[in-house]
Amino acid sequence: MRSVLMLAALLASPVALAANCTIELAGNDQMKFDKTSVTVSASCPEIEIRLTHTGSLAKNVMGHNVVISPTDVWEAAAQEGLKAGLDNDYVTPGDERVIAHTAVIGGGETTSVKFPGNRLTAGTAYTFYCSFPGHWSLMKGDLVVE
Ligand code: CU1
Repeated sequence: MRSVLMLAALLASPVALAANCTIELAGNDQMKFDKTSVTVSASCPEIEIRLTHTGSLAKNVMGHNVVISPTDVWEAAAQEGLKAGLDNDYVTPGDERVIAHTAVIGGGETTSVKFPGNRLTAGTAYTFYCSFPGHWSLMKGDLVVE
């Protein structure tokens, strides 16, 4: 009886039902991500960003990464990240406005990175974007945190 109740409690928990802990995106040679919105759960112990570059152009020409910042500061972080250059994946080292970011990759490559879910706060607006020069006007979307 007790185990049945525990099972019922587990099934009723929204975390057990629908915790998405992966941000999966693909970028292409047309400077586009395949999604404009991704939803994850702040209750995830770890959140993984997985990026695939489905194009064929080299990373110094059409490189893509995924950077996550709060929506109110992402443009400033992206602007400053330009100066950091490709060696730093166009992210200012130690930038507190950057929650997490992948490496810059070129066509045919994949990359991933993990970060603790508690770095995100449910209800706060976040933006994911590619910080490669000139890309973020097209390559960005909403990261919704539940
Ligand atoms: Cu890009």
